[in-house]
Amino acid sequence: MSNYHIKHLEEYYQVYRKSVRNPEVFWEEVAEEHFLWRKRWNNVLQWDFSKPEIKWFEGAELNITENCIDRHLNTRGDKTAIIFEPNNPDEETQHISYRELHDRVCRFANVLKEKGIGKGDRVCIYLPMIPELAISVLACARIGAIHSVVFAGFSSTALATRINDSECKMVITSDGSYRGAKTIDLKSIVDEALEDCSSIESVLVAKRINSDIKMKEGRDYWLQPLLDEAYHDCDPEVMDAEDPLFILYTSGSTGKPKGMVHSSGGYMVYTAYTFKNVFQYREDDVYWCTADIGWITGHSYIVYGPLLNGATTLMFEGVPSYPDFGRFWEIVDKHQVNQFYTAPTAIRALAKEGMDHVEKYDLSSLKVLGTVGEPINEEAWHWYDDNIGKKKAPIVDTWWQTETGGIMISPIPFATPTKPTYATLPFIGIQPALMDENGEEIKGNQVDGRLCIKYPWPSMARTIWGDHQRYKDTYFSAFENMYFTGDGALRDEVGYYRITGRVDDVVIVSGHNLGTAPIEDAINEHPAVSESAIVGFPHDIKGNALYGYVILKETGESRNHDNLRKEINQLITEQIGPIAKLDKIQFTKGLPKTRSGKIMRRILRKIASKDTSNLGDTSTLLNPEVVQDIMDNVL
Ligand code: 6R9
Repeated sequence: MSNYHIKHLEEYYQVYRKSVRNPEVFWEEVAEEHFLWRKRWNNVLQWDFSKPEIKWFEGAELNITENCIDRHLNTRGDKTAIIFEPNNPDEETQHISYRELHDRVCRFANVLKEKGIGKGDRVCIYLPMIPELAISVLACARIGAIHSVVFAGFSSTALATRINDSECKMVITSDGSYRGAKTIDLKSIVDEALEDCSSIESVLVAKRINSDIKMKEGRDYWLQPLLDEAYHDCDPEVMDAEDPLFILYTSGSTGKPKGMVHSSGGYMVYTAYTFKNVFQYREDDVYWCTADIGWITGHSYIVYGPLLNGATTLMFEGVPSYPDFGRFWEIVDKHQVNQFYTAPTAIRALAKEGMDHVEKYDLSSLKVLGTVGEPINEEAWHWYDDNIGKKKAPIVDTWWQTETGGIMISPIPFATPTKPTYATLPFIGIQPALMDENGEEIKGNQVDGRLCIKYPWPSMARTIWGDHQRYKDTYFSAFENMYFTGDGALRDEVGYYRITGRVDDVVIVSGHNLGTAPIEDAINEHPAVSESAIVGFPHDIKGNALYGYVILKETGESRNHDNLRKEINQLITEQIGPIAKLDKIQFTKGLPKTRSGKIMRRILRKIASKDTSNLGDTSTLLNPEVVQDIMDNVL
């Protein structure tokens, strides 16, 4: 189909116009031509943003793994589906062909069934970046179980909260994980979490670090012996297009994480189509996304999008700094990677280490470079363009979210001229709008506002697990008949979008979304703390770092402040994970509040950023005097 692989800007505009003039006809064509459906849909789209209710390909039946694997067996059975590059460069790389992937997914799926997992059951996956992670995701999808992958850097408390929220029946984990020179005892984190999780019936444990771990009789099972015994074929469960495929948690502005629920049919169509166009993948290419499968980027663009296209997708277990800062480039060279997709925070960290690590390697295979997760600053963009892509590989700055399932705003390489720091144009079928504070759409160019989407797209999340009202309140209530993203954006003179950052209480640290509320909840549990407020401030490498303003109780005031800081960060590590630790903690007597008692984070953000020239109107504050005091003591 001609509109499947867009090749120049004119074609983009043509296809884009068609896709928004009649989205249903457009997506129906894409769905018809490129996938295996067990049954055709009755309706392409039914939607009502006021409820909100969104249904794509209603009545259709499919199994996404049949599209990711079985469909390719005849033509690509021996092609490598997954390249696994271990943490330690001395350990052997694994190449898993489509045929082997089929076998391993089927066996795993049969193990799940044998342990009592069936369609609709929730399975929590808490694994490092090893092949079992991708395989267990696909095994769940094979039998219609809903996977809920929890990033293996989260603490036991965070894991327990997520397991309980969706009442998972099983956890899949490993004895431990490697991260650079460190090993992490994942299984003991799971054991701790499970003290508070009554829904879990069994735990499957993959062996990775060969550590001596405790296995609970009747609950915990080593994975390998079960796989060895399992039958190597497993019929895919036939799913309705709207049946949930997975839950993935993201932070919000309250303490409770939001379990975003994604569909089977629409998610498949959109992730496949975006992958093909945004990365311009060709049959023999090797594609590498450095994200962790614990995040949406890994779900859509390590596992599903690439496999739906019969691509070779690389999974890297380690970190960019191990054994040295050349590791990414060593891997690009070793596997002759063609498309490379990473985060601005990684680019900044590597740029800082200088060119020695880059120059050792042959990067000439690279055709397309991608970035995702947070706004990319101009300096990092140019470093990436000059030194990694050598100005020959276009940079796709892809804006999207856990909630959107797939890439929403991005250049199409070789078609859309790029512009540093701009995500550029809406992807095919995406209708963005910028809104002002009064709820009016801001038309025209050279404007900025709150970024909304006016019309459904196939991979949008359908609800928040167990809390549809929250889904409505968070995304569909700020502006009538619009999906509100939580981001601000500007549109330049030619209609290119630049994402300016979050306009809510979420801070993006090293590409990870962190809600400030759960961090504040964790701090407030400290016996010496009475109240706290967290904001982000600019950081050279992480993009943003966290700044905490903490009010101590009387009993805490005499304590050593540095010890208190350590204790607070320890609490955060236990409750959420080390990624949420604060860089700076300022003890203060008060926090600026509105008359209705809301903390004025806008002011705190400016002070933490040392940008106090224009604090805006502070006269509406209940306690304007604290502002000066906080400014005088800023860290
Ligand atoms: C895919 C992913 C979503 C938030 C999003 C925005 C920020 C993502 C971006 C970007 C500027 C980009 N974000 N990509 N900001 N430019 N190219 O990251 O999902 O983890 O849910 O984060 O990340 O603020 O709202 P998720």
